[in-house]
Amino acid sequence: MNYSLNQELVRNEEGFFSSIKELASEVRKRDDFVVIFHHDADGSASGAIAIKALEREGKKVSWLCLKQLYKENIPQIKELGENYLFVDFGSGQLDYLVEDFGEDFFVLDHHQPVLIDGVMPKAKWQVNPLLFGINGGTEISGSGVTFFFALALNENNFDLSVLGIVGALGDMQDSNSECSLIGLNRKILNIGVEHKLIDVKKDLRLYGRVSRPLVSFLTFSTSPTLPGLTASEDNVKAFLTQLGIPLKDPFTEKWLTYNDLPFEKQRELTSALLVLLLENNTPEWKIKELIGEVYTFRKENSSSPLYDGKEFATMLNACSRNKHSKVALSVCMGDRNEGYSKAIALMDAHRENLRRGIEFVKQKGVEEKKSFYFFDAGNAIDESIVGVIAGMLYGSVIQENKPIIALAHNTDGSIKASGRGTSDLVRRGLNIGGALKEISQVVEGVEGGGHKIAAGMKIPLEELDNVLSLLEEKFIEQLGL
Ligand SMILES: [Mn+2]
Repeated sequence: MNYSLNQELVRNEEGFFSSIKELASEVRKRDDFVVIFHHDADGSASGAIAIKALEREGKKVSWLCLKQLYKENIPQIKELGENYLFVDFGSGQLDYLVEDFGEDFFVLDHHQPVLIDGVMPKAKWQVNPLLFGINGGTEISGSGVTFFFALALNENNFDLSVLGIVGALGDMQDSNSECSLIGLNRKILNIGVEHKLIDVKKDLRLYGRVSRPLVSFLTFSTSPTLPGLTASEDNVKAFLTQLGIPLKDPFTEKWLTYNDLPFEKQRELTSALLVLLLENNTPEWKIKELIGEVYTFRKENSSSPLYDGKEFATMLNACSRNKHSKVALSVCMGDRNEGYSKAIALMDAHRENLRRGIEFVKQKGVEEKKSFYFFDAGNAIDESIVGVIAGMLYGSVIQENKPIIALAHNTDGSIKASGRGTSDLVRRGLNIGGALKEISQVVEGVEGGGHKIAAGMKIPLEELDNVLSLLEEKFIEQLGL
């Protein structure tokens, strides 16, 4: 196939599925596989699907999880086995994969393929929805492609649909106006529903419905942020008490979750949240984020985070963020003992770090500059979460009128700056990633970039003041202040 730049492809689902079949029948002929997968939630789920499907065919399988697939990783990959299956990445690295492996490697991916002089390098065994006019950003993830591959290997692999959904949610493929999974993800969902593995319903979509005690459920809510409640535990307690919602079960003393509440109380809480958002003039599209489809897995314990698709994905991300991709994989592979406890512990630690970080910022206070809010956490907050914390301050500690820049000091003396904005600011012209990229091009030693709404950069200490004043200028320009 000749895939080139800006190509408008006619949607061809049939072609997509028949190329998966071809790839599967080639895989069937071989043995001794190395599955190489990306380290995020979608990647881990993809890896687990591939490993399980191959093992079920009686193949010998080893695996390697990577944060990014570089050319330097290839010797290590070659040592592990004879046949190579890349999942949730590979298309973007075709140039050096072809260079090293010739035709002899397999790719199941949904990212943009690399183009050399506008043309994609020829890869014999690559399946990517983008090559068939299917949107790989919104309607199928790496796990989804890998799931259809597993199904092509053996139709009894339908149980892996659960992981296909987890991966899609990990890649936030349900963030459309309906807040639901669409396209080929819907197909996967239907397979899971048919086999009584997955349930779908409309409900409050806030993260932690199933596993978080009510207080932290609301305190840590970020999509959307709840004015006055997010990052403010005392307000949350008062809010719930006012609604007559108990925080604990009176008999067992167990902290209650949203899922534990009787239906009427769930209703009351949902409408109280809607009223809160309306009273605070939250834009309608943002209010819509509050309610949407939720996906639960029947085979999981109903009080486990793995019961809810989004929480499952978040758990995997918490593992990989802490460099425990092995734990993430074992949970995907079905470990509900040691690996699972470790994953729970990582997630609890993450939440505790967020809670402490928020407390720290509240005590220290946030500075207000002309075009952004600012705090320097020193080494009190880890650089991997300082941006998340900055984003959580909207609606309680800071207003939504400016972006926020947060600093954390690395042990090597450099500084990590994380910027966060709101979708509303992006609509008004904010592009944090763009600003950081431009600054990194003019200031020596600065590396940075990212998305419009969230981005990060590394700054040498001696350039800090310079960078901050450049940021001031850029944001004034972008927001027309
Ligand atoms: Mn992915």
